[in-house]
Amino acid sequence: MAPVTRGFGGRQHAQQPELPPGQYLVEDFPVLSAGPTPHVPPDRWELTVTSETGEQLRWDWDAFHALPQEDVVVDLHCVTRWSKLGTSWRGVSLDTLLADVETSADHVVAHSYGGYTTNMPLDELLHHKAWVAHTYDDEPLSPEHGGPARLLVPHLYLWKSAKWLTGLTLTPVDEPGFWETAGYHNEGDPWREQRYWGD
Ligand SMILES: Nc1nc2c(c(=O)[nH]1)N[C@H]1C(S)=C(S)[C@@H](COP(=O)(O)O)O[C@H]1N2
Ligand SMILES: [Mo]
Repeated sequence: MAPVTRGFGGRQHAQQPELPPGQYLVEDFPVLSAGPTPHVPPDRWELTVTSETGEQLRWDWDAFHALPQEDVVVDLHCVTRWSKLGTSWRGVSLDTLLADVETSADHVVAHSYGGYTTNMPLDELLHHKAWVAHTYDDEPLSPEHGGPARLLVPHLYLWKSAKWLTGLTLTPVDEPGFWETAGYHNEGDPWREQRYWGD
């Protein structure tokens, strides 16, 4: 009798080394938004980085595209337990965006069109771990997935990847964002399964 192969093609992928604990694989790309989808025309889009002293860098769509662009392939892990492996993006590294920022602040709050916020240590955005992405799978990023541009911080749960990004604020004191004040974990590392406050 042939041995039974378990977990192949099903949802039990606990053995798969690329999946953090408690996650299952999806092939589609679910949309998770806490409110309505803002529609921001690229010619009205802007991105600002504001330091703790109020000093501000600002890019419009053309200036943002004039920055060095990077293609990245990354795995996404949502706190609602789906993971999508090998997603392709194009955007600007946070190392590039923050290169000329003078700061002694250790924390960042990302601000989105529509009011969503999320926080993280500045160090989590540096060292080629985070991007502001405008292209997904060789197509302009769709509004429901955060277009014109979203933050992409794939090593943290996906709620940290703010869609419709418009601002990054550097702060000396950590300021929990939308989901972090609603009970999600402040750090959100999928490999340590930091889903909820107290995990
Ligand atoms: N501005 C904004 N960004 C957001 C959200 C949101 O509601 N608003 N949802 C977050 C959550 S909880 C998740 S899981 C991901 C979902 O991204 P997706 O819709 O592209 O899958 O976006 C994150 N970024
Ligand atoms: Mo989420």
